[in-house]
Amino acid sequence: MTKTQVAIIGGGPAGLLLSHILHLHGIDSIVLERQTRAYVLGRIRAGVLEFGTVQLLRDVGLGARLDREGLVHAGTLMTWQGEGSALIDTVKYANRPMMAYGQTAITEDLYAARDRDGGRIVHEAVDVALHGLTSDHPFVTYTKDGSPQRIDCEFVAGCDGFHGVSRRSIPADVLRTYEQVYPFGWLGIMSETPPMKDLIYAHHERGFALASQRNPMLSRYYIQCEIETDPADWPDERFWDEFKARLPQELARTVVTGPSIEKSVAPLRSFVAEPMRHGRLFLAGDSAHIVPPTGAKGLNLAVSDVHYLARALEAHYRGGSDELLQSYSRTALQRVWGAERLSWWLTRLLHVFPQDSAFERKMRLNEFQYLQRSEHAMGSLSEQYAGLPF
Ligand code: RFL
Ligand code: PHB
Repeated sequence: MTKTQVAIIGGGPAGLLLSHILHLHGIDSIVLERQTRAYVLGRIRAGVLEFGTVQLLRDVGLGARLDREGLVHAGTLMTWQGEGSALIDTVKYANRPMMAYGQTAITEDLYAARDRDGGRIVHEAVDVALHGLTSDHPFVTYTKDGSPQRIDCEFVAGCDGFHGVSRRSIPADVLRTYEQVYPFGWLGIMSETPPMKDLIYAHHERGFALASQRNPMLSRYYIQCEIETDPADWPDERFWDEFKARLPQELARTVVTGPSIEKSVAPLRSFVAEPMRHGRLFLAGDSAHIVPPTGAKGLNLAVSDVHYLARALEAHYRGGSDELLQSYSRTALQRVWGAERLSWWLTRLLHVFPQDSAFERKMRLNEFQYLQRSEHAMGSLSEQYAGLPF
């Protein structure tokens, strides 16, 4: 039998960051991760960080590589077929730049910090189950290398993503869920080519396209695709042709193409589970909520959840009050719903919805033109895109 103060389920960015911050406050934790470390590090996902996320990572000692390698930019350029462009300018309207820095790099930085500080992370922990969550003595069981294990703890942090076990451990009559699934996905590629100058969200009758960046020789591109798309049907040539066809010509000409090093399809979903707490279980990150990637908010929300949760646990262990633990779910959800609304709204604005009527297409175009013309409209979008304060 092993003991710890906080058992953390899931070793993605949320779980690793929580264990790192708890360690800075002298609070012990164990991370249980279902996959191998190589698998976790091989997952290519988020790339755009809010200023608040960057600040937090710096504050907890994870800023060195990020400040060396991260690409700072003033926002994201939106282009619209035949209608020109509009810049979501987070510096002008919110005084906060964005940073392109891959989730893979953040995860590497977190592993390096946990290794250095002697953090306990169990990989390939299978059949994780949570027990006694509404008692004062919760515990977690799992199997490692075929043998059953048990960890006794004081709190459980559910950081195990959308398909994890933590949210499912909350009784159905306690949990409320809200969900919207979109009728398309994103086909993404990574290529070792210099990125385009700007981050670009492109609307076109052929579908949405996105140009993003990781470092001066690594770019990330996405195109809206049908949900059943098989990446094998998309040789690089076909991808580049389709991607460029969705951009204004003068920008398409600047795309530097090359062989892809990764290609995959992601579904788009909005999802929120309430409350984010049940007894001594606290959910954080994708285990509690999913946003479609159009606003680049998922990882940023995982970081803000962890910030609120770490702060609440720190107050508890310092012998202070449990007020922050009591209000955790409410505080985190306030920010979550804001990001849900932005991500849903941007997804609706920029994609082609197969069922839309001609009227709805006109409304979408007019919405874009309004953003081009109105400082108020663009100011509102930019403030939300930059990320509301923690
Ligand atoms: P993760 O990263 O899914 O990690 C959960 C971990 O839990 C493990 N696990 C279990 N462990 C033990 N027992 C079980 N039963 C378990 N079940 C699962 C998993 O193996 C995994 O290691 O969740 P976390 O930590 O909450 O982090 C969330 C982010 O990964 C996610 O929100 C972002 O990647 C979303 N996202 C983006 N977010 C941004 O902020 N900016 C972006 O630019 C951005 N771009 C994206 C994205 C997500 C994408 N995809 C593929 C969904 C772009 C894409 C294409
Ligand atoms: C990415 O770089 O992977 C990325 C950028 C912006 C988004 C989503 C993903 O909205």
